[in-house]
Amino acid sequence: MKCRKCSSPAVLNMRRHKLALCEVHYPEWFVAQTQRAIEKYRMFRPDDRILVAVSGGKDSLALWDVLLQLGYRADGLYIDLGIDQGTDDGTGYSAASREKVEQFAAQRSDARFTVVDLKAEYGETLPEVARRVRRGRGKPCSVCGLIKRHVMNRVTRDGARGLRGGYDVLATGHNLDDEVAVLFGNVLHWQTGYIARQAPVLPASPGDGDGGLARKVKPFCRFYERETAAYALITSIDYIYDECPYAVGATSLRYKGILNQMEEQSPGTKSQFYLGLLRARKEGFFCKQAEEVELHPCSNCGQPTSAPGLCTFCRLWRGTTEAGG
Ligand code: Q46
Ligand code: ZN
Ligand code: ZN
Repeated sequence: MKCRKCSSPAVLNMRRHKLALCEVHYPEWFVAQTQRAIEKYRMFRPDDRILVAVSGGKDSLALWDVLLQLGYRADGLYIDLGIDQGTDDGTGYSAASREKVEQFAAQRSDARFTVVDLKAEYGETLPEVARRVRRGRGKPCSVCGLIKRHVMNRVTRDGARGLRGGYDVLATGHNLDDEVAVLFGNVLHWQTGYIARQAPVLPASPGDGDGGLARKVKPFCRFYERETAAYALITSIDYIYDECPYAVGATSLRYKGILNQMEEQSPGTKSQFYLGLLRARKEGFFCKQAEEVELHPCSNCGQPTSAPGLCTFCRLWRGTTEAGG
């Protein structure tokens, strides 16, 4: 297989685009496609301030790399969950992934980032909170998702140590495989509210600022996982290969396996499934949800919550420590 642009050996063949590219032209294409997605979905403007949620994995580090290359003002946020197992050398998943983020930033003069250390700021690591609360029994992923959403929203709105204040938008490295696995699960269970809200851009709501949810974007939502991995490998981004130890047996991984089998038999399936969702939305298939949940600011942290009084995040820490703002 030869590169369409220069006839050198191709490193990747993207069957759905009928496009094979070499190690020079593939990264160029990848960066240009990201910029196209940013413009197509009006994710942010050139002078917006962007916070990138980085986990130390290939997708989020590749996203940060591409945004910096494109000249965006993109800072990183790493959340240290204190997960102390999950690597062969015994370092622990959190320490190992944090190191990748620190290395990445050290190699680039324009990469500023902050670390929110759960134990230091809230008194417990993720495994500790998960053991203590009913919601975390079995698997800590639901508690983890709740914590990450809260912290990401807080730092996007208010900034954090080492950063310059609030941000216009939060960017995450979700790729097409991630999005399609979520969609598949939501369709299987007909979670219509979730399906209606799954999009490359989630606008800020309500009323931005205090008590609001930050704007969220997914610039990689049209890339297959193998494409983000190829970009990271070709451009020598050093990322953590280990999965979080709690990801083992996750339903989303099972769905990814099933979707990959379908893709194998019929290339383009995953992309069609996701783009079909976006088209359906554009055509007005999802009318506004009849009953919109009313949100109030949490009495402790000010973030939006549907319950009166404390939000679910602040309730997690009740009794252990004063939940930080
Ligand atoms: S980090 Fe957190 Fe994931 Fe680990 S504990 Fe589960 S949700 S698997 S993206
Ligand atoms: Zn080429
Ligand atoms: Zn709260």
